[in-house]
Amino acid sequence: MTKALLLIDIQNGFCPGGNLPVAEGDEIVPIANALMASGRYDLVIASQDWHPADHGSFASQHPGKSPFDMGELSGKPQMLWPDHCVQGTGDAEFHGSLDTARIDFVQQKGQNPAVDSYSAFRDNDQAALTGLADYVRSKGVTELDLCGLATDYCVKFSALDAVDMLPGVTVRFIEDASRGIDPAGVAAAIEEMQARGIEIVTSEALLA
Ligand code: VGL
Ligand code: ZN
Repeated sequence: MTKALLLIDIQNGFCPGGNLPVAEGDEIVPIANALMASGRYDLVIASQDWHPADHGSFASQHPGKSPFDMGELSGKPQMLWPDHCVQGTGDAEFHGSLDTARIDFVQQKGQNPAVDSYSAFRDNDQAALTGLADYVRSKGVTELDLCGLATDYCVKFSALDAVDMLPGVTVRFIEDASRGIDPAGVAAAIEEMQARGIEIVTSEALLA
C-alpha cells in the first residue's frame, strides 16, 4: 500500500490577504503540516496554481467584465477571477507557514492562457494533461488523500479526476483541511464527490 497526500493550491493567493482569498484559507495550514508530519504518507504532492499575467480566466483580460462575472474563454463559459497566482509573484508562493520541506513533488498548473485548469491532473477542457496522473501511477499509489483550496473548485475537480484517471486508487477528501469559496458550492461539491465514491473524512480520523 502506498499512501499519498495531495495538497491543492495552499498558496498566498487563496489565503486572507491574497488576491483570491478563501475565508479561513490559512486555517488549514497547521492541519496540512500535521498530516505531512504524521508518518501516514509515503508521498506528499502539492499543486500550485501558476498563471501567466495575461491568463484568460482573469477578469482584467475581458474589457467591461468584473471579477466573479461569468464570461467566456475559448468559446466556453468561464468564471472570471481577480488576477491571482501569477507566476513568480508572492501571491503564487505556498503559504509561508506550510512545511514545504516535506513536499516530494510540486505539480504546477494553469500556465496556458487560453484554458483554465482547476484540476491538478488536466485542463478544464480535458485536452491537456499535467502529467500528475502518470507520476502518481509511477509511484504505485493505492490511496490518495486530498485537501486544500478551494473545495468547490480546484479540490473538487482534482478529486473527481483522480477517480476518473486513477482507477483502483482509493480517493479521500479531508474536509477540515479544506476551505471553499462559496458555501452552497462547497455543500454541492461534497455531495458530488461522495456520489462518485470519494470518502469524506476528517484529519482527526486519519491521524487516529
Ligand atoms: C482556484 C479559482 C481559480 C482554486 C484556482 O485553487 O480553487 N479557484 N483558480
Ligand atoms: Zn487560478
